[in-house]
Amino acid sequence: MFNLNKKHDSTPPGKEDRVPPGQYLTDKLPVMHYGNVPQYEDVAQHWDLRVWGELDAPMTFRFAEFRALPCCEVVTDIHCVTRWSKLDTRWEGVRFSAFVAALPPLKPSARFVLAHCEQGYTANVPLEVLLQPQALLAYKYEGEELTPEHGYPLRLLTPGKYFWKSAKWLRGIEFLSEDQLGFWERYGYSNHADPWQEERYAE
Ligand SMILES: Nc1nc2c(c(=O)[nH]1)N[C@H]1C(S)=C(S)[C@@H](COP(=O)(O)O)O[C@H]1N2
Ligand SMILES: [Mo]
Repeated sequence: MFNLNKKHDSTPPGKEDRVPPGQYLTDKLPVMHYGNVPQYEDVAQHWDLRVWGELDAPMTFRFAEFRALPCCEVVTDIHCVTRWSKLDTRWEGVRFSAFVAALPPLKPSARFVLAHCEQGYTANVPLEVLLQPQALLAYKYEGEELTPEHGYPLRLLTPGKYFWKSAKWLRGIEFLSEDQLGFWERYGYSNHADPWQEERYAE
């Protein structure tokens, strides 16, 4: 994927048990992605979020419609597979479970989610993971609107997984009955991607 050719910060006392094996802590939020940073001139005109697949009817949110959904804050630790971790990152957005509540009913067959992003990036996550309270459709980081590099206007925040499953520049949510591998998962990264089990690569 990438290599941050950087000196490893030392872990502050008491935080060791929050750093998964093989990870080191960083203070900054590194920018990490494949491809270019999308630039939106006017999100009201040029951005929407499409929802389709295993639900009663597809649905599309314009920017203002999405922002009218109930907002909440999540504080979470993030772990990139390139080995940097950052503790206590603070995000605001729409809880994924609240988002699902605003949709036409999901079919009982809906068990997986494929996040679709600008430029064809995808990330797959089991629905049950995204129904956890820490799963967010995030538009603010540390109290500020997301910057273009970090996913403006909307990114996914997937709890308990390596950070590649937190897809930036989100444009679509597809509900699936069968799992479908995302971008890095197809490249040989682990589908389960639990940092505590060091599930970096597919077996
Ligand atoms: N659309 C998109 N989302 C993406 C990526 C990407 O390449 N494209 N990279 C992932 C990876 S590997 C990481 S570590 C995080 C980095 O998020 P950040 O740049 O906000 O720190 O975004 C994830 N989401
Ligand atoms: Mo990453």
